[in-house]
Amino acid sequence: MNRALRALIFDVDGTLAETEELHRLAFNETFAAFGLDWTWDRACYRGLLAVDGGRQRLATWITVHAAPIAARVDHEAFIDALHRAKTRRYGELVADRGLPLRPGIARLLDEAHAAGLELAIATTTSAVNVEALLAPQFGDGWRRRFAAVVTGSEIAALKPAPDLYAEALRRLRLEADAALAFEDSSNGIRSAQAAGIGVVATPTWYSSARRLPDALITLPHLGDPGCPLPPDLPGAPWVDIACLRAWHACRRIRSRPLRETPPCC
Ligand code: XBP
Ligand code: MG
Repeated sequence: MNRALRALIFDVDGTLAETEELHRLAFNETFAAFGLDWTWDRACYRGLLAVDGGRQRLATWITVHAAPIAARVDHEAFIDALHRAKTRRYGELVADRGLPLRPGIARLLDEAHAAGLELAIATTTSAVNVEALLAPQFGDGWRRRFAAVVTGSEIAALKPAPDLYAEALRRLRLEADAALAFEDSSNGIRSAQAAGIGVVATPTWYSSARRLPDALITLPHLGDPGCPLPPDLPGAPWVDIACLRAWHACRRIRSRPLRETPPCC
């Protein structure tokens, strides 16, 4: 018997917003600023997302494609410097261009709050990147919406390890079966499931290069009045708290085939 649903835990990159294109641009502009002739096109970056965490992704790529850099004695410090510069550039790009939340996210956060559910974040990316995304959406008080915000630098192992979700549960003082997770990627779904949490999956083009593990439910997005889910999908026209409570209670797996293109609303 499941506990009642008490909390929703959200991934950030790909789940709250489709951030990966700006992460990719920030990497490429940083490479150019450092005088490096490296370019990650969309297809390449989609494949590289198999490695969670921007710094780890960069280090993995350098090992394979930039042997002279990997051989430098100071290569760890060099990768740190590159990644710090990339984080700065990403923040500037988000501020300059704006990054909309995915359909249904703002609505569901409000509905969850009104229903007395706790909200949390479990993300690989840094606190500064979460701030860059959420402060323009919700104002400087965005942090008060969330009972816990756990970021990659605070735990031992990134997704797909369970650490980020386990730490979120610890801070919420909840057992895994009192929460639902929202994820877009294979590593993210595996991470939440490894912590024992049921997952609502909303993949994007960037996060669906690999077959995703079966989640509790997989949808193209959460739906909204301005961007409803197709009528044949569970939760249509948009996922609300009643849907989430029902899916959480029955824990049934209702997988959908992956979409090859991002939802267009
Ligand atoms: C997605 C990621 C992130 C971003 C880059 O993680 O791996 O690393 O691509 O951000 P999640 P950083 O599964 O938590 O959505 O460069 O700040 O790591
Ligand atoms: Mg993600």
